[in-house]
Amino acid sequence: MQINELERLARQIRLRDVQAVFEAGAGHVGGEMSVIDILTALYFRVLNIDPAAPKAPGRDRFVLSKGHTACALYITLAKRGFIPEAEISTFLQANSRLNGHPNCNKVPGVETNTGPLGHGLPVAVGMAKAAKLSGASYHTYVVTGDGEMQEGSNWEAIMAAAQFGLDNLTLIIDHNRFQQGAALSDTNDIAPLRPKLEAFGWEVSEINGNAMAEVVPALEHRGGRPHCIVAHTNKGHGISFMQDRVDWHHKVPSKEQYEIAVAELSEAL
Ligand SMILES: Cc1ncc(C[n+]2csc(CCOP(=O)(O)OP(=O)(O)O)c2C)c(N)n1
Ligand SMILES: [Mg+2]
Repeated sequence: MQINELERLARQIRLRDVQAVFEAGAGHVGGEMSVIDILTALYFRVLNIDPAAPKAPGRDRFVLSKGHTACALYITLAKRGFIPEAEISTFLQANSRLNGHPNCNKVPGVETNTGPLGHGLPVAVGMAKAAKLSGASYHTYVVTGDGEMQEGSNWEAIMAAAQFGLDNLTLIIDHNRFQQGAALSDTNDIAPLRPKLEAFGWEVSEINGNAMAEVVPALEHRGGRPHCIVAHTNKGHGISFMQDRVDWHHKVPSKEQYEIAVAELSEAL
């Protein structure tokens, strides 16, 4: 897909996401809006995957470590053909496969269970190391939240990836400057991220993670070391009253707010 088609699709995914959160009465809409451009670029341009063969051994691996934004992943998987689009309306309902955090035993296309922050990157390092050991050519991508990068397990994984020479691993940090209930800068301020990753032996790119023309080339980049993309994003991106407002981590829009959000997102379609 071309950049303008990806941009349009990302807006459609945002719209479906805010609808799903409104209908379910729960979700993590702020962190979903920030990560949707990255998910769209991965699934519709970058990842070597086949919805008809979700377990094909040679497929690229993608881990959504910030598993609380599962709804955005489900919608992306549905648009890509891994699950029926109609199933999105079951999000968070009793007996639905679409739980609040992604489950790889239920949902085709989900590589590993996530939700407890700080685990996706260590698992992704294992996937990339496994490719090296077996001679497989797949690439592994993992998205973490910026608040999530406060978890010490991530930094162990970052050291291991450099030691193993995992040039087949890309970490994207969704740097939306907010975590749950507070700004990163008011809690454990781990910014700036670039010098830390570089000191740990990684190659680092810094981009606007809500600008498709910057997201795609960064994801397609290949170098000789593990690659980290520090993706500067906006929590609540695309919806004026949500953007950069800490309470929209997991607040649910009222009917009036929902209508404003739908109008704003539809305008750009
Ligand atoms: C180990 C762990 N501790 C706490 C939580 C609860 N929790 C869910 S989301 C979140 C904030 C995450 O912030 P960030 O990583 O910046 O994600 P984003 O801003 O992209 O939503 C927290 C603390 C969790 N899921 N796992
Ligand atoms: Mg964050």
